[in-house]
Amino acid sequence: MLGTVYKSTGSWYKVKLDNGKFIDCKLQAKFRDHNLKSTNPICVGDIVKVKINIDQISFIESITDRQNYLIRKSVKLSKQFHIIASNIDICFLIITVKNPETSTMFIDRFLASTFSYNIKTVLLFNKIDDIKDDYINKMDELISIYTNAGYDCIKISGKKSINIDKLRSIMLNKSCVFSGHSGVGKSTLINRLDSKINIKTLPISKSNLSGQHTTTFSEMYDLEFGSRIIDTPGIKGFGLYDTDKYELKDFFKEFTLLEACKFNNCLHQDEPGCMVKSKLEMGEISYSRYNNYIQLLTDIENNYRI
Ligand SMILES: Nc1nc2c(ncn2[C@@H]2O[C@H](COP(=O)(O)OP(=O)(O)OP(=O)(O)O)[C@@H](O)[C@H]2O)c(=O)[nH]1
Ligand SMILES: [Mg+2]
Ligand SMILES: [Zn+2]
Repeated sequence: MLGTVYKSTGSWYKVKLDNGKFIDCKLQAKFRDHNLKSTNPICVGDIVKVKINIDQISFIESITDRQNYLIRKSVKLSKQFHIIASNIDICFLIITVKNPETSTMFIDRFLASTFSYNIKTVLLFNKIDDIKDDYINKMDELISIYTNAGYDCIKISGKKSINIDKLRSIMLNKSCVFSGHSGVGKSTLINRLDSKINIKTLPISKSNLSGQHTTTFSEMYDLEFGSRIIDTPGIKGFGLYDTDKYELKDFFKEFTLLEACKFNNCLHQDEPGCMVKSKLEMGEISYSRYNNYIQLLTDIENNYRI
């Protein structure tokens, strides 16, 4: 019988069968994944074929081709990748400018990855109830950068229920995922979206002003207004999957929307007739995005793992 993976702990998988029932399964010993260098062969969102054994352990036999997936590697760690979620209609990146702070490099790596895998991504600026003055300016600056780059940005507060209805309307009838640093309020937001859900949340650590990695496994929830959301553990860094230096420029959304540069292998560094450089000088492409692109490009050229 077919079903969808709602939770994975690495050894056990919680699957919602097509008849609506939940079942705990293990992975069949001879299971083969898709040859990705990933640490997990099955992730939340996967559609799998299950062999049901009444009164015994049921097994996942095979996986249906993924429509898309969110994959990352921990920036500092080896060559291993982790698939966060699959079969996603919309990915929401939750950003806070303070407690914890989200950097533009983190955002740009994340967006490069989701753009390359063709996953629509919306930026949610959370905890707007908790910021003033300089932090508001900082948030507005980020919103202007990412709106210019072609991304929808919404200011929200999970705690004070600001713009929650707007968020619900975007999520309606879709499979969604929340991602972002630990402590940005992913689980709080899900609790707010559906009052029947009560995911554990914890305050930001006072000593380092970052989250406490409260959510430890990804899990999907059916929301009563008609949407599915995957809550994910907070991530510190976002490493890009096997990226070639000539591919990177195609992962920056606004670069791909311009007229072609003079040279078709233009890396937007100092080549003549470069449209990205000319739009940068005209103020239509932000320095923040461009500088992060150049930084990533340099890292690839120096053979650093990005
Ligand atoms: N002021 C304010 N605090 C919030 C808001 N949303 C969440 N928080 C607080 O931020 C802290 C972390 O929230 P969580 O929902 O646990 O964060 P998370 O992103 O799920 O974190 P991990 O599970 O560790 O990845 C909690 O103390 C929340 O009450 C908000 O909109 N405003
Ligand atoms: Mg959480
Ligand atoms: Zn160029």
